[in-house]
Amino acid sequence: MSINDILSAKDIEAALKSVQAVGSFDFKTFVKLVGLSGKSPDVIKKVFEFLDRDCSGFIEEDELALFLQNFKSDARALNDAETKAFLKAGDSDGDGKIGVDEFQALVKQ
Ligand SMILES: [Ca+2]
Repeated sequence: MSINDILSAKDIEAALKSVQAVGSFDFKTFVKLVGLSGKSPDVIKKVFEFLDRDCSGFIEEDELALFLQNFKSDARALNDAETKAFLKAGDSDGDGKIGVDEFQALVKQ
């Protein structure tokens, strides 16, 4: 199973296109375009598991930087400022990583 079984290829393409320019990444816009914001908590949890590459139960900063590559392997990495902003938006308990509950809240924001 891959993220392509959950989200439509057309939506993924549109979402990735919107963040092509370095510095243009905005999580809220991206999840709307990619069709994730309307999904059920179960589906969002599955996507979280793809993002948590080392299966630690959290999305750490290095995994956040590679966020776009979960949708397409040749997508760009996020730059430092984008990664930090992403972490800041999602990390509500301030532990420096994003847990599944924080991710659910961030997607639904
Ligand atoms: Ca992890």
